[in-house]
Amino acid sequence: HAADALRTDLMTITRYVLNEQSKHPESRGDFTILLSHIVLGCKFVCSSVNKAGLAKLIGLAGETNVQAKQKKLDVLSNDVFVKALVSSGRTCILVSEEDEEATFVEPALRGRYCVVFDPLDGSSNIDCGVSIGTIFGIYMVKDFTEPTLDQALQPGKNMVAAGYCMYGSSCTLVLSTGSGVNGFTLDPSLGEFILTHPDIKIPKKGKIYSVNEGNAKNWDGPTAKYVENCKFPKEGSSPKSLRYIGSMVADVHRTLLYGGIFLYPADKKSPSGKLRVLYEVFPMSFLMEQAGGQAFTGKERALDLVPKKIHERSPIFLGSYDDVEEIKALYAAEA
Ligand code: AHM
Ligand code: MG
Repeated sequence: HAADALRTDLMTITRYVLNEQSKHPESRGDFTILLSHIVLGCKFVCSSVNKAGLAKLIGLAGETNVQAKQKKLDVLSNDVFVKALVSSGRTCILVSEEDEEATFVEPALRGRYCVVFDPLDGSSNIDCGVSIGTIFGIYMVKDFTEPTLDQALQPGKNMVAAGYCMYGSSCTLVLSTGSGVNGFTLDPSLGEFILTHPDIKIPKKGKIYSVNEGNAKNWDGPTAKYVENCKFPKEGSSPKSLRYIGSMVADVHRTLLYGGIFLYPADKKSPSGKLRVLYEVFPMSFLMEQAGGQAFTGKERALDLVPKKIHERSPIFLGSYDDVEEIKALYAAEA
């Protein structure tokens, strides 16, 4: 009757986090409140993304405001997240991919957390209906009455939680608060995220590699060698399959569930790669490590990096433990 219990004893994301918090007697419920505001943002973006394809149709049937300019989905998502986070009363610094400068919350609404996020990542996939997502990471700030920018420039290993929400065939929220990784799926009829993927562990080795191979002519030696090995492995092992969506959340989600490696390496044109340290590289690296995988920059453990600027970029190789071990060996041999 285990299946029946799952269907009737619903573990919502709020219930899960409250359970986790009860293990820490010092906790004051602030994190639960913060997370419920993030969840609200995700639900809002999910519903907007689902309606996006219909915008033209609704516009035609609409009344006077047909000509009124629709806010772009990524700008709208950012507005929703910023407002939800500020109104939670639990944040003091916000760093968003959409905003050039960090936001310092007004004193009356300040709380202990700094949230770094990409409200809607995978912009090139929006207009064709392919999966996109929200990525977030959470730091605790020591003195939140006088927040300073360096509180947002901590290494990824200092994060207290990280996660992403994928707007795909269903809406999936993957979260780690530092003790493993759990996946929750939005039940639209209930409006609740229900635990569907408890204690996610990435396979130790995978059969898939995920990279934009169109950049190959500008790659460095170790990256080129690694991808060559994926396609023409030493005798005894079979080649890996290539899967690349170009939407980090979707590519990382598949890597987490099926195993393998996701890479956005440096190249001659972009020596720091493309992906942003604070709200792309760190949260995904945090989740990978929590699921038993690894994340490497080509030089060091990704979570050890100390960013100097809020929109800094870094090359990233993340995924199954053994697969990342291979690329680490290639960079070590080169050094
Ligand atoms: P964006 O912030 O403009 O959406 O770019 C980030 C996205 C990631 O989701 C994805 O991993 C990467 O860009 C894909 O880049 P490319 O198109 O160069 O392969
Ligand atoms: Mg992005």
